Amino acid sequence: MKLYARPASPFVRKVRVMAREIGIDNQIDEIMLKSPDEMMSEMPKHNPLGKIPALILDDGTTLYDSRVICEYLDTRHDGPKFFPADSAERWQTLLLQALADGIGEAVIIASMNKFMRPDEFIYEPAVDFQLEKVERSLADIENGIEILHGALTIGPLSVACAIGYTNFRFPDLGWQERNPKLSAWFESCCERPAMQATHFDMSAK
Ligand SMILES: N[C@@H](CCC(=O)N[C@@H](CS)C(=O)NCC(=O)O)C(=O)O
Repeated sequence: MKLYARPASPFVRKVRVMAREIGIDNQIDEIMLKSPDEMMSEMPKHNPLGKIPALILDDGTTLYDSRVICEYLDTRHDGPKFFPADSAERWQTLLLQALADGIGEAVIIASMNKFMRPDEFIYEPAVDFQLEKVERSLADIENGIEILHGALTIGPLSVACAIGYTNFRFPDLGWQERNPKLSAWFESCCERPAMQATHFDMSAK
């Protein structure tokens, strides 16, 4: 299989971490696109939305969207499932994935508005509008912190990747002081070998 990727993407990281957690990363050839320009020229060939991640299966089928790819990967191993079968636990972890992916999306929009425009086109209220979503979502997870404990499933994995990306784009938000239980959980999650192996070096941004 081939995975089209860029190292900073929280959605790509979900796939890369999960592949390592379930022990099938050696079946995936990661194609790291070197620049936004390369992404813009390459990705529409695989995904009409032009987005990473996209996974090309050995029979040539293309899957895109981290949610679809991760659920596919979960069918490729016999260990504990990241997408539990129909149960309260399934809906809980899918909902947490949706919340975490929403954090990633809000951070992407905020950083595009703040860092990728000429100064005269930066509209701070639009940035704040997105960062408020991030703050509310992190506080919501802090308030229900138990959901992160137990086996790593797709929800907690998505939270870890979304927070890693938040820290990369907005290192001075200070969410850790306001959400100490979540901060402690994130620190311990980052010790997992799969998180370490996919940590994006800030100096390379
Ligand atoms: N819902 C998608 C989101 C993917 C996404 O937003 N990817 C970003 C990178 S982090 C992207 O490719 N952006 C390029 C673009 O929007 O043209 C997923 O989970 O895979």
